[in-house]
Amino acid sequence: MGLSPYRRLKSLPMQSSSNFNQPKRRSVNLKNRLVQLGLMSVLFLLVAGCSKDGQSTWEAFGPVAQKQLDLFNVLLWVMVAVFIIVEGVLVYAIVRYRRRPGDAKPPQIHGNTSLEIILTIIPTILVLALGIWSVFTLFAIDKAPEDGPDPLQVNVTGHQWWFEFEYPDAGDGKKIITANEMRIPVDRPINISLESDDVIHSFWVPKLAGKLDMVPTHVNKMWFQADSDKITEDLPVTLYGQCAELCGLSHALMRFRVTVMEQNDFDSWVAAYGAPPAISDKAKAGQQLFAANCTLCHNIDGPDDPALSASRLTGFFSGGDITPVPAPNLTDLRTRQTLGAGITDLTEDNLHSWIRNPEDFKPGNYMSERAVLYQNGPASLTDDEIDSLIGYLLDLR
Ligand code: HEC
Ligand SMILES: [Cu+2]
Repeated sequence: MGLSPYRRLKSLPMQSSSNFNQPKRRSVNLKNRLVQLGLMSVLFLLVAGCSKDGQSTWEAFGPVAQKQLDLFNVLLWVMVAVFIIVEGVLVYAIVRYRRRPGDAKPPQIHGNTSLEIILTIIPTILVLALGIWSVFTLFAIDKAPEDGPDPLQVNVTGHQWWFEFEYPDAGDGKKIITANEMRIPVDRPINISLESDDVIHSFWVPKLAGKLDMVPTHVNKMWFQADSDKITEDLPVTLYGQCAELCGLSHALMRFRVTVMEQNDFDSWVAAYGAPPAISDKAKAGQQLFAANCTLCHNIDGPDDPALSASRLTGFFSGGDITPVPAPNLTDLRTRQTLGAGITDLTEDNLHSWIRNPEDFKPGNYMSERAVLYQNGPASLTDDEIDSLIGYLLDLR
């Protein structure tokens, strides 16, 4: 902030030269300092804006986040104490023993063995203790306890720029694939396998657990659980997550949500997923439009066909002409709160604008980038056609 390193270097010889004490130079320095201080305060306020309601790491809704928070608190407050003591002694020494006019040159000593031993032992003990605590925490949160309830498996795949959630067995052997909004039953461990289809992403729901990278061709595992006795509001409760690894143009628009619900509400969602369609006449026109323009990438009738998913993936990497890409499964779009990886509420108006031109929401997204429909900017569809598409997507099930 303020001076670039280069200007800092350049200004050094000036400071040590004879014009160091010139009043003008000093006032410029003071102004720079004030500007720096101002910017720091603004930054502080911005950071403080990450309130408890949003993605706070200061509030834990489950055992994993709680253990991490405990460790963080210990590290933080021990370090704050060390800082205050060391800086306190330093400031005291500077003020108390500063050179006063007429002072003689102080006696020159070299080293103080007992002081040096003490100042080596104290930090060593501290670092060891905190290190051991950290390692124990790592082991304590490594795996879900085996004597607890049956864990639910969720495979999460990161895509530029959205999240895919696959439940290999959401209940009664039923497989579910959905996007950007994850539903989990309360008080049950969730085993999570993380992978990426393209670049490195990072999976982070601060109130449930720390972040973990999503790496192509390598599965990373973690688990978390939402505890009913830690959640004060009524269920269902929505928690916020986001991609925490710079993953390209729309990285900042890659969010997701985790909705914590009672097991029986979760079961109803599972049962309703992919139920036979009841399509109105208006939606029938939408269904045809959808088949013609959208099914290259999107699935609407239950989990994706694995062969199709594989072909989409190779399409993504082959580049060149218009190719299919992995896209959010829209089977349960109607039951979601948001659109476009958590960037806007799912309303008819927003859905209309999204289908009209996703580029307005998400620069560089692979829907407008790859679909024939958007090769000349906004979709070549009439408002009526878009409305029937919406009718199909939202009333489908
Ligand atoms: C070339 C592949 C492709 C085609 C064709 C395509 N989409 Fe998409 N669509 C995507 C991708 C990729 C995303 C995710 C964009 C993002 O969030 O970065 C997406 C996102 C969406 C979303 C938001 C989903 C969510 O979970 O928030 C909707 C709704 C949608 N598309 C509808 C349509 C409709 C309707 C059509 C046909 C008119 C269509 N798409 C055609 C690739 C495609
Ligand atoms: Cu990402």
